[in-house]
Amino acid sequence: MTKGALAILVHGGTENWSPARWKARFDEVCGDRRVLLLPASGFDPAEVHYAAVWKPKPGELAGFPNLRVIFNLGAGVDALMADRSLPDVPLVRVAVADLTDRMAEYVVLHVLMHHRQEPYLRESQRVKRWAPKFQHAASAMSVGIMGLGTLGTNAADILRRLGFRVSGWSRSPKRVEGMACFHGADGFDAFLHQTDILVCLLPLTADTRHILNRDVFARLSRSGPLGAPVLINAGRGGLQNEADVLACLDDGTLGGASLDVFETEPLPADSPFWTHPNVVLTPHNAADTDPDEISKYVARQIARFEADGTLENVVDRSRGY
Ligand code: NDP
Ligand code: OXD
Repeated sequence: MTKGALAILVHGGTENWSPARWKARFDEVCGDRRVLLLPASGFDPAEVHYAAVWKPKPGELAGFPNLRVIFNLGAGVDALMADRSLPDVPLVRVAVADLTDRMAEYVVLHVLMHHRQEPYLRESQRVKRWAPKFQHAASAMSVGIMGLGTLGTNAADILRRLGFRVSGWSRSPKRVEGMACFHGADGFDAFLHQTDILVCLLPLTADTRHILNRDVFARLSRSGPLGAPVLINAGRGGLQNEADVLACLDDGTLGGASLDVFETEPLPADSPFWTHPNVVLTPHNAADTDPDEISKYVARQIARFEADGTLENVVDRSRGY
């Protein structure tokens, strides 16, 4: 029997992420399954059983009448959830060590950058100013992680091993050894009050849109070693109210920010974030998806699905993540 085809629909991504690279990788791991790089001609949409996608255009996936599973080629599914015509089949997200480790690198790098006062030290070097500030121990710094899922839990564990005081906030209750866990609306205030560096690794959903706003920043601790709290957002740009972030950086409610994600990407050239002295900016590359790893992950999942009908890391559409 002919195997159902896998269709690849990829828009955007880094230069390491060309559609042709995905096609070559999927061809390698899919054996005799037909792999279609869309847009293409000369195929019947009915032969497509699986779709591997990144930001497909709304409505694109509705064109496959026999689709069985959609594989999102990243961890965040907010772009897909916005497609009202998304076929009602399981939607699988990425949760693999390769991406999780990359995000831990980003989080550790940026927590350390602020903790070790790197922006001040780099500026000192630029102006030849020999004026060290006291460097507190990691144990003096409280890092609060919003989102204790695949990425947040791993980053928390590594930060804890570096000596930081780490806490986390999630939707449902959690128990993680060695860290204070808060959850839901009831736990939010207590979580914020004891947080010096706020790391956001939440998914973008109806509940979390613009959750990073002035009201939240004003509730963060102001008694930490840096004198003012710091925001690190590697979740999604839609999580932050950007006018509030800028105003709070300007009036000192926030002492600094590391931002990897923005409401509009690529970030427009006239955005004040580019030149803000207290912002460390990266172009949505905190944790890239590696085609080598992810194509294997998708092929493994398809093989298992065809053997016993099971899938891992299926998105709960009612929650939006
Ligand atoms: P998970 O689904 O594993 O974890 C999500 C976490 O957020 C869970 O702990 C969940 O709580 C919590 N959460 C969701 N909604 C709420 C809410 N309303 N209130 C409180 N907590 C909430 O996701 P991942 O860790 O894999 O990824 C997180 C996000 O990181 C992705 O959705 C994506 O947007 C972003 N990302 C960014 C990348 C980048 O390069 N910048 C790369 C990869 C991902 P609970 O545990 O109770 O369900
Ligand atoms: C992802 C991302 O969700 O790259 O994986 O942002």
